[in-house]
Amino acid sequence: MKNDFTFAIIKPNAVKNRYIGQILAMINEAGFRISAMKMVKMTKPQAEAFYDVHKEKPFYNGLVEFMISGPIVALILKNDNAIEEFRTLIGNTDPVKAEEGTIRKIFAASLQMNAVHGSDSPENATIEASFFFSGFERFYS
Ligand code: 3AN
Repeated sequence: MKNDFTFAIIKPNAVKNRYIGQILAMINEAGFRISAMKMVKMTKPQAEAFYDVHKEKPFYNGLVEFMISGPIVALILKNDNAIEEFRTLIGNTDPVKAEEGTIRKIFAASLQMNAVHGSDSPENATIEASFFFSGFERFYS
């Protein structure tokens, strides 16, 4: 499957701290095109459904509460090899382990409040993008 897009979220801590502009600038400078973008506040059932794959994990409830604590920015991002490129740009899940210059190293507050989400596979990118956007809301597709 050709992987030319990924799905991303700017998480509540980054929105609250007014980092949206700086994070979008880093995304554009890294060569991504914004194919879809919206700011929303997820409901609890939506966040639970979005993170369903993690429902058995000890951090699940805290993660859901955090993700509904404020608005988020949902994005579909286009680029060659988008998933891998974006995960390189954001860095390790844990900001302590994230490489210098990555989005998480710069903007994450903690492992939970790690500023951004990026899909980990083409299958999940498709599922996650469809969760937030209809076909009519996507450009450069
Ligand atoms: P990633 O977003 O890097 O793919 P996942 O999919 O393993 O990481 O985890 C999803 C989200 O769950 C992370 N972005 C982070 O906010 C949170 N998370 C993951 N592991 C932990 C943990 N050990 N403690 C608290 N939150 C965690």
